Amino acid sequence: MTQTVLEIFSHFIDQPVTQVEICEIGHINSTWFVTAADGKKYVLQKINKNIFKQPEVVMNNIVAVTDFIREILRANGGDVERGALNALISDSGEHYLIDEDGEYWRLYDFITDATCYLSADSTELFCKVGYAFGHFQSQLADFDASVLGETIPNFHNTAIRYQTFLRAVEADVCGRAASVAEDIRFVTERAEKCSFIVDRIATGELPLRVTHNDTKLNNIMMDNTTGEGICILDLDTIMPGSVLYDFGDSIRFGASSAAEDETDLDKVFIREDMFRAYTEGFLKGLGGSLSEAEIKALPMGAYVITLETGIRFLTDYLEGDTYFRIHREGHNLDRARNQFKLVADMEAKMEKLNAIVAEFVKS
Ligand code: GN1
Ligand code: MG
Repeated sequence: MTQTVLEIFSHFIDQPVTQVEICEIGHINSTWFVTAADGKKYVLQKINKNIFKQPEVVMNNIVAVTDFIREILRANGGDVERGALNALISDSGEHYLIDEDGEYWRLYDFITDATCYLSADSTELFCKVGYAFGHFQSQLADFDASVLGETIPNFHNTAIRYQTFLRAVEADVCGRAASVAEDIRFVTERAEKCSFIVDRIATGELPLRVTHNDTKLNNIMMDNTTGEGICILDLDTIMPGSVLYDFGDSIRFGASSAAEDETDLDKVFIREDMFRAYTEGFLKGLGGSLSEAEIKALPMGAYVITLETGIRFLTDYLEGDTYFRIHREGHNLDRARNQFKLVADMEAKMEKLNAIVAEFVKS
């Protein structure tokens, strides 16, 4: 693989390579850190074409959004170098390179002097993560959403995710459905919850904004000096959506007491202190731009996105693990059960979560 990495890299940068490291984080694309002889570090990625059927659309979105944010940074005296991802142009003249197998590759400048966290070790940190994701979204408030292509249709349409899940149960291509009957029941008992967000978007109660849609803690770089979020990563799924998607995905990952694939479910629960910290930071970052209906729906947003993620993991388990990269047998089932434990815990704590959010609604 290193040979391929070197070959691809040479189409972007005319420098010998001194180091190649594989990055194991992320369930979709393949990632390497590459250091050139002049000491500069880069992030090379092979886009997963099985999932992103139109990589050009992905890259157009990313370039449009990052150029837009760089303009804001330039105008406000922000960190233009590190404040937005910088996709480099290959010798093909595009922000990607297509190899002889038709695979799409991209190269970003590495964000220096910053850390990518896999778990939020303090409420202070998680509050800053919330601020950064909220601020990112508020920066995009004036971005023309019509230039964005849909990289994965119906990505956070939980009702459609539920229908896809039912079809996977029905088809049962791997003969796994019987062994996970209880997990399947957990989902079907919550069928009507899957429409919570889509119904409110349809009635206009929840507006469409430009959302990131994959706001995991490890999709942000935190500045080593200031401790603040410096750069938002993984812009593959930037599309119009509800603010609940971004809030929800951050909570299910970062406000969980354990890793996304922890199998000891006694260790898996929602941390109310983390939930509060993120809410505070996120709303501050959004600078008062959310409606009361949006703020009040935040806990249900976290709930629905956690349920949706569990449904997606279980669907992939039933379909033979073709979507999310797995590192062990049954990994997607472990992830699904972990998310369902969080869902059950949020059900038990919903009143408390609503009360936390209510503190932030201006009376
Ligand atoms: C995937 O690419 P990564 O690992 O940041 C997935 C997200 C899921 C997440 C679960 C394009 O994110 O939607 O929430 O795994 N991305 C895509 O950890 O499906
Ligand atoms: Mg991703």
